[in-house]
Amino acid sequence: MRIDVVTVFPDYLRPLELSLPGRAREKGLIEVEVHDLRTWTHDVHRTVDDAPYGGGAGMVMKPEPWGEALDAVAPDGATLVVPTPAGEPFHQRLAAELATREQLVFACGRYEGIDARVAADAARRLEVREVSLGDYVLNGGEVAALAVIEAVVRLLPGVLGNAASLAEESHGEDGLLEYPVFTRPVAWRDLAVPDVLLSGDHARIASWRAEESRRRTVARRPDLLTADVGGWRIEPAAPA
Ligand code: 6GU
Repeated sequence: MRIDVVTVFPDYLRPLELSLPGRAREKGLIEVEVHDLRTWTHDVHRTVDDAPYGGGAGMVMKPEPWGEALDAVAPDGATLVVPTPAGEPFHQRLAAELATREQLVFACGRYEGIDARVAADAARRLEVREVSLGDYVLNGGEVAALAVIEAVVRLLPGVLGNAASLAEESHGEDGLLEYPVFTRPVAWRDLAVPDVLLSGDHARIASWRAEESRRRTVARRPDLLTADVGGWRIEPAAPA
């Protein structure tokens, strides 16, 4: 997979050199390039923003640098990901879908967003996905792009050491939150590891974990029990 990120703050993407994406790069599983949007400005001030038509607070990113940038870095058929709080919710199913793409290009906006014609123009030759991480506001798309890239890259074959860990985690195949986990020592401060986990009875352990997953999901994310996530969940929700 090839990943390009266009931003006015290339340094914000430095974490891509570390940890999981960094190791995937070293293994040759992904190719990543970060581009400074100002490369595609032509005035001495390297202007990327302007006042919004119709008035209102803040500044809007101008279409021309973005158009030139995307012409330069996104070949026809690539997938353009635009992080924005006005996007479709990003979730594990979308991460899995993006993990099938050959090339992802991230357009990280700042200020009050990017002139809407940029996405409209790009959609004529690219798959465009405007995505939101959740119902809160970040200053720009960079942190969201990092999150999306990490969620996608860890799904690529050969990136994770242990593929089995993908199956059981929160938001995995059953659409429930993960059960609580424990390791040694068996007693720590005044807290013990649940006996069932020491029993060696794999069937009992599996049903305890399933029950804990459901209990957690009911308490923290009841929306997941009824959510239509487009077939991501395999079994229908049982009543709590
Ligand atoms: Cl994807 N971008 C920005 N700027 N803010 C957000 C977000 C994205 N998701 C939640 N808040």
